[in-house]
Amino acid sequence: MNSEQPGEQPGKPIGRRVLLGTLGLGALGVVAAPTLQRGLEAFLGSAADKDPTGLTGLLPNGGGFRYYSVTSSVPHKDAQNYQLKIDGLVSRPRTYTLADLRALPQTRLVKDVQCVTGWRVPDTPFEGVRLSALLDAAGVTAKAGAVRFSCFDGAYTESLTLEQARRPDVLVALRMQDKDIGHSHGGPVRLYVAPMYFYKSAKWLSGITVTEDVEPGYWEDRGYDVDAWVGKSNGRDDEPTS
Ligand SMILES: Nc1nc2c(c(=O)[nH]1)N[C@H]1C(S)=C(S)[C@@H](COP(=O)(O)O)O[C@H]1N2
Ligand SMILES: [Mo]
Repeated sequence: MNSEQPGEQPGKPIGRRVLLGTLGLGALGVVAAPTLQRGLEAFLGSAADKDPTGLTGLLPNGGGFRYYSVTSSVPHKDAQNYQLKIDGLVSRPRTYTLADLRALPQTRLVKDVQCVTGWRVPDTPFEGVRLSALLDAAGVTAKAGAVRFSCFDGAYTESLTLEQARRPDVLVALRMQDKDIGHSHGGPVRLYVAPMYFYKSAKWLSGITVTEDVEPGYWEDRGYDVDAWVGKSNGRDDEPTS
């Protein structure tokens, strides 16, 4: 089930193969050898950023990451219009701007990133606000047992148990690779769940809803494990990341 491609059924969000097609690179995307594929994905990442200099896209700076989205396009958000809403089973629901999040204490972690499809990127810095701090500020009520995450791509969701969400290595990340997170990596704000497969690290984060029970996320509805510990789930034996 480790495809991360929902296929081309009508009514389903598009998969990566279709995304490549929409960019006019379909054939290349499908047949490219792994090394070429890496270059292509670095290019796609920077193309999605619409880099105005047109220069960085030519540099081999993709850093090993693949660009993933389950939708064909995602609105761009920045300090002017980004909002993160925390609601559900909390006594103090709140909407944060990017400036609000930047004003809170920041935590920087440097760990490997592991995708469930097999690729791994070593020693990647992530920096942001501990999710536990936002939950404490919101005042989680007694009935609460889990957290659901939503995204402004309008399709992707994720979830954690409250215990997992309160781990110190789970961040609402504003920076990745020591830069503000660009659009293609889920900026301006993505979730970062260090000990779990990278599908937990929801890009374009827009909502944190405290719930009673875990509601399986986008890929979990399509077969991935809900408890996504690196090396102890999804039938894989990767080295743990955190
Ligand atoms: N909103 C959203 N978040 C997402 C995904 C996605 O398709 N949409 N893909 C997930 C998967 S499977 C991976 S491996 C990583 C990829 O992050 P990257 O595009 O920054 O490399 O994002 C995760 N978060
Ligand atoms: Mo992934």
